[in-house]
Amino acid sequence: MTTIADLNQKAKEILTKNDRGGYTIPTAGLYPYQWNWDSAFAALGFAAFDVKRAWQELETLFSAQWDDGMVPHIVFHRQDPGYFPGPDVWGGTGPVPSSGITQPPVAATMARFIFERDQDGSQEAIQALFPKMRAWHNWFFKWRLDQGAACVTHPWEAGRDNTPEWDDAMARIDPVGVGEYERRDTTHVDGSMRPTKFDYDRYVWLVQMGNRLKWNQQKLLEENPFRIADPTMTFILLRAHRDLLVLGEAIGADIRGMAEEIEMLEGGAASLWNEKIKSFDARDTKSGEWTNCVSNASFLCWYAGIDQKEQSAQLERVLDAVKFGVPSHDPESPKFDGRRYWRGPTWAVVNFLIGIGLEEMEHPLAERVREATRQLITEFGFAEYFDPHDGTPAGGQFFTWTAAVWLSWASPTIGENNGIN
Ligand code: 2M8
Repeated sequence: MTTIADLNQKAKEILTKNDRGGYTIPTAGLYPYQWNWDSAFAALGFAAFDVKRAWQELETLFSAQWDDGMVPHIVFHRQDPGYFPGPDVWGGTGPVPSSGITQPPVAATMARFIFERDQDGSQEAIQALFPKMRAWHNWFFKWRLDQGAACVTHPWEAGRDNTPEWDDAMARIDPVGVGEYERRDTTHVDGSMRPTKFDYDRYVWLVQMGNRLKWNQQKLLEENPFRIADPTMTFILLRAHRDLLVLGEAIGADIRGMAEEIEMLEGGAASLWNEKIKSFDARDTKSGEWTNCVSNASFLCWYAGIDQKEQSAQLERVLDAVKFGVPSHDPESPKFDGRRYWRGPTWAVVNFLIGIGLEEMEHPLAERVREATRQLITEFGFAEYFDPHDGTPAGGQFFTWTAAVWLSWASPTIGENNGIN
């Protein structure tokens, strides 16, 4: 029988095996590069047994920061033919080959958690990272806000690639001239668990457009048909900016303007409330329409310090509808698909964010979310995601962020350093 001690050890091994020297890949084969938010979670996982290595992960990520402050969603440190689209298709213009879009800015929040574990050993790292993280957040303020809510300009930016929230905006895109390309994801994982060709044509078309425009944000603002004010980005940025302010205060940095920026983001978060479906929702800034979806991102409000009674009722409803919540899409919606990526499966990593938000606000559903995550990993391992009805592990295996979530939150022994120091 697998014990908790075995799982703690296994999680540590996954991080160590996915370590490529200064950065960690999400899983071998399927994702052979450094991904932005995966790396921030990896850093927190490393902090359970090696704080220095944790800081190195974030330092490597920020070494790819662009001049305008953007931190790319994939950093291509070393070429790997196993992934498409690679560096040539992207044509990123930063200091290290990279993609041209970003991902949810969880870094400042993970940095604060790591800092709290070891304040003395973390001073230098925070001194170096603070201005870089602030520049990244400022980039969002300059280019990505709509009524104070943060927008995504590519489905991959939210990290929830094929969520039904993007369906209408994707259907409006005619991917003319996208040409022939060879997907690699479906050589690693069964196609039924991945986005469809319809989606991929549009993902690639949007990348080609960005490359053609040399990722010039002003031009993209004018030409890109995909721009959605998104709860993932908005709640995560709001939380991150609050945490960055705390870090700035701790090291005596210049924090002028940050309180006002937080207020602006709070307004943005409030603007994502869809009264018709009584849930936080994504808003398509091109059509002006709500997407009318309850997703796991809707439940990130507590993570951003926002309590909402009607959102609690939604959470209870979706948790009751499945065995292992939180499903990435409403299980009562006709678009729910329990195995297809971000259209239904449960993701330990999003549960972690939802869960800590609920715990901090002493929400009665907090323990249910942590318990479901713990049970999933204990019974089914460190998969990329899980079928919320029966727990079937799906996507990639030996997954970095699932291991990191175990080590820093889901393991029952976290208070005792998991016995793996
Ligand atoms: C998934 O996204 C990548 C593109 O960025 C892909 O499917 O190729 C998403 O789950 C994303 O959130 C995640 O960061 C990435 C690596 O785990 O994989």
